[in-house]
Amino acid sequence: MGRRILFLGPPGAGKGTQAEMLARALGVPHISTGAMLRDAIAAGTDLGREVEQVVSSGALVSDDLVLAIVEDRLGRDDAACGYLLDGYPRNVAQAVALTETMGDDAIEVALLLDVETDELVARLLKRADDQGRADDTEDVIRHRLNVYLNETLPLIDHYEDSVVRVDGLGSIDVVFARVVTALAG
Ligand code: B4P
Repeated sequence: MGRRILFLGPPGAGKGTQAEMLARALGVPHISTGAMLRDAIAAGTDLGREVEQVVSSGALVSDDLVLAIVEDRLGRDDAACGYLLDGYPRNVAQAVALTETMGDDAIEVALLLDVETDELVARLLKRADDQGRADDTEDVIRHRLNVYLNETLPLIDHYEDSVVRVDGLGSIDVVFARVVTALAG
């Protein structure tokens, strides 16, 4: 079994950005529930139609739906040699479900990207200009930050000894160098 890494952090912390680079470097699949949900919405599948409103509001999609897509993805051959989870688990119930599916050592390291709130909002508003994501308006961003505080932050205690904090402020390459150092330590 290869590396089993989880990226934790608030919206805009750089999880997706760093996870993509790290997955390439390690040769493991980058599994992003946010990206899978956005792909389903763009493709107009039944799942996409079901989750579209929820994702644009900044709330979390139901645990059952997300678990189903993650189980399916983790069951593919390429995930047998490790994986990098980005955006899942998003709450404690999802973490418990992941352990039931993949076992006690489902997560070997939880990398927590630390970035202050003003910088998060600035990054996401910039992405709104660049990419026009439906959930990158200022109100929805604030709501997503609250959802993070209430639902996702408890995962730091849940994963306790596996959590490694990484300073997420700085250029993408500088943060990536910190991620690589943190994993080596
Ligand atoms: P996600 O796709 O996970 O979105 P996110 O939290 O905003 O993080 P993302 O990875 O996109 O942004 P990043 O920090 O890399 O979730 C979206 C929605 O999907 C959720 O609100 C929810 O509705 C649903 N969902 C997803 N997973 C779910 C789950 N498990 N359960 C239930 N619902 C779920 O980057 C942000 C921006 O910052 C980018 O533009 C990037 O270019 C920029 N950036 C990154 N690093 C930077 C740096 N160092 N300096 C400057 N800018 C940087």
